[in-house]
Amino acid sequence: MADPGVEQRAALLAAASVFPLPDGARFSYGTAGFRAEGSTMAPAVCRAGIVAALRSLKLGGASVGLVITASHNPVGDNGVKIVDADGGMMSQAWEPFSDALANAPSPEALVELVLQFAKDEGITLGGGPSAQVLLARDTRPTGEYLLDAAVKGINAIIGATALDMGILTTPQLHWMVRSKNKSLKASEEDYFTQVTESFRHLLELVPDDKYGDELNKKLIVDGANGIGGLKLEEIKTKLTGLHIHVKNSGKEGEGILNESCGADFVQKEKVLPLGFGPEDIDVRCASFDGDADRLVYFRITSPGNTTIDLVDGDKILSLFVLFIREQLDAINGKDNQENKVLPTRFGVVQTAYANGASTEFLKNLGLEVAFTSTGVKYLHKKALEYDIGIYFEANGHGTVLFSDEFISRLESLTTKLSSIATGSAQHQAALRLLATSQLINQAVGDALSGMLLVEAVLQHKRWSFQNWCDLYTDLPSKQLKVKVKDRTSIVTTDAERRVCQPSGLQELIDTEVANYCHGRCFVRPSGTEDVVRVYAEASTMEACDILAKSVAQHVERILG
Ligand code: 16G
Ligand code: MG
Repeated sequence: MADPGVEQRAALLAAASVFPLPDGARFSYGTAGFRAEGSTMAPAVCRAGIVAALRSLKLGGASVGLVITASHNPVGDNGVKIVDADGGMMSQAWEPFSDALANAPSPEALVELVLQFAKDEGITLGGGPSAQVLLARDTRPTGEYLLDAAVKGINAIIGATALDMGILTTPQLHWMVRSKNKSLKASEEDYFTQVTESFRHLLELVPDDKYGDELNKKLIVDGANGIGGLKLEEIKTKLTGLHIHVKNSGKEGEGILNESCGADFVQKEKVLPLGFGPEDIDVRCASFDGDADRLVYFRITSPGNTTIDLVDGDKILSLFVLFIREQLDAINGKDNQENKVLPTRFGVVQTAYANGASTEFLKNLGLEVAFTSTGVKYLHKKALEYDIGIYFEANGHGTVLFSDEFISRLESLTTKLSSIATGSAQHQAALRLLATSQLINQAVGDALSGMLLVEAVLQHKRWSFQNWCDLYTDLPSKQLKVKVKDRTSIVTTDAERRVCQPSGLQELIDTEVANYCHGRCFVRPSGTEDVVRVYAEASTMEACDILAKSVAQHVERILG
């Protein structure tokens, strides 16, 4: 029999030789995977396939995921990220190796890196447990070609299997990986069933004893001409209690992926997306990004005006917080601080980009608000520390996490209440929390299931879009980007809210901020682009503009 070491070397050499790294190419795993112009991505994707297979081996053969998408970025871009066995982002401890592998200058160097890493990590190559990688891609034209590169990378690890799950939203793949490793139903059909059934269940639990107007059931969704729109078209007829019209649905000929549409465009530009117009005035609208892991809402107010009323991730989070708090209060009794039936550590996680008005709103509710650096991997990790942890970025990426231990306590309580107090307010509230944990994606932020939770909560509260907007008024904000020689020379602390290097810059920012009422400003190196970002907030738009501009000038002058 051939020496497994020799066979393994040969397989790696062969795969790496198919997709050599072009001279001068440099990849960085960044905040959420490798990303570049789609046609240049094959070497990085193939190598990510190798990393994913190794990761599965490391985890004793548990399934891991690999998703090919460049999210909200232009259609010509593409990207790849690895989903860990728990359905979350790949462990950060593996990022340096992923970077090194993606940039290995030759097939031989790549083989040496893999062998050394396997040795360091105690991974048995060439005959240990079998590895499994679930693959998905979005609708980008380079997706199929890159899928092939990923499969070749996965197959270069002997004993690894690549399972193509098809064209999916990013959160669907995260969900599948998590479900599979928990031995739960994990097909796309199962995802749709879980989402539609738990949504139906939440609507059945809407109290009928409240006065107020019936909520408008009409919802228009901007699908960013991506995969989220297509999936929503597939399931919308199964969503009773809601009339969904999908625009920019991703169907042939409707428009270009993410071009002047989608959650990123709507949130950043604060204007209506392509395909929307006067006919949509005053209707509740939602917007997904290109791989459907971001969600924002908006409303068009007047025909001649392209600006919109925006409901961003912070306000979605606030709505969820109110709903969950209401259920917890119903279960525990509002005033009974001791001997709670269901003691719950309930926490909220935001980033520096969260609008100051939202943070104040949450703190005024008496909630614990934690801050992390930008990027889902940081927020998600923090939210896992709570029984119920909610995180959202202002850009619309977020979810509500329920700990396993909390869910089992909630299940026992529900069983108990169903025999002694069936139909009571307490029982209904417990059932609502359980249905919420089923509906909202436990692996990652998910525009589709997040949107259904928003809809269920609005119906529950009998709230109009205006009621939701009125929760608090966003402080005007402004974002700028500055091109500098080396963005990594900016080092931040305090969840990116303060700069510690270069010295003196934070003092300059503080001096500028002190000139404005409700002024707040921070700078941070982007994790996805070669720029430094500047964010400013103040009580007027004019003040924001000036504050952002003057801080950007300091950055330019110091880092040039
Ligand atoms: C990525 C992150 C997003 C973050 C953004 C920041 C994930 C899945 N996505 O898109 O959460 O807000 O990067 O980009 O983590 P920046 O570092 O370029 O500002
Ligand atoms: Mg996305």
